[in-house]
Amino acid sequence: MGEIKDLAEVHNLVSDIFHYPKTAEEWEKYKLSDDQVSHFHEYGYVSGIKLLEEDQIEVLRKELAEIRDPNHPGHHLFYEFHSNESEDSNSVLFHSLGHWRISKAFHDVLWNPAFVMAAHQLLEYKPVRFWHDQLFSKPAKHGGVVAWHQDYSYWTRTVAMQHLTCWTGLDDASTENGCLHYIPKSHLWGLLDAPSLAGDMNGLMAYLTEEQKAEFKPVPIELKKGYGTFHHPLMVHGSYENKSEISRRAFVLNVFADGTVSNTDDELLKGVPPIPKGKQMQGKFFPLLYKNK
Ligand SMILES: O=C(O)CCC(=O)C(=O)O
Repeated sequence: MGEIKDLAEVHNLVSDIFHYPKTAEEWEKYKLSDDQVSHFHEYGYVSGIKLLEEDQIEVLRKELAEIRDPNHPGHHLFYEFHSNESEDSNSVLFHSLGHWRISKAFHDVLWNPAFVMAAHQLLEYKPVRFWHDQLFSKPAKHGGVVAWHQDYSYWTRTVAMQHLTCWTGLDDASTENGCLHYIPKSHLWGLLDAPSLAGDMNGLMAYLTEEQKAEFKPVPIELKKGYGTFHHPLMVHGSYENKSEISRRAFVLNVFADGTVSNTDDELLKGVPPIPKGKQMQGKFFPLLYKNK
């Protein structure tokens, strides 16, 4: 592989793995039902959304294997790269941010029509702007945990809170291989302190009231590969170890409604020029993914 282009320069599809709809009729088939949207608002999440076909999963898996190599020529474009972020020396959790700049397939999933349409609906029909991507990969047998947390507790450098997360599996995810778990309705608990993401699974417990502890009833989100789950920025979620024979690879897309502003003069993501406090999040690194038609 030679010199690599920074795909953040391109704000449309660069490969042929997705077809971008041209008509309102074509968009229609990607819409969530009213019941799915209501479920999201009531419980803080909606799961079981088909986002990828088999051939798209195969391309993403192949590109994931390539970009995991620290010698990949695009490596310097990652915002974060942790071959193993786990704080438990017996476990492995691969976690990265910024691969949309390096891999054509992980670039193009941002514009996946099934993703952007659902995000638009869940963000109260506002235009959808990209924040950042993440990869969470747990190997078979010794995959590490992702501790209970709320995404927005790591994102207060951007305001207002009008963010959304979409998690998609590249393997079937089950309780055996460390699928995501939610605490339904915890999006109504307000903002809690942020624990160490790949440290003690129960680090968050120190910040909960007795009432919240009593309501702490994790629900496993078991999903076939290619299916996704969307959650609210205050949803308490986490995932247990993978001791099974099957890996658990997944990618995450984080977006916010257009109009979100920077809350700091510091760098927002590593290597990204700062956006002054109070100024809109926009530009090369924060493309608009869907605007109202
Ligand atoms: O993949 C996981 O287990 C954790 C994902 C996560 O924390 C997220 O989607 O925000």
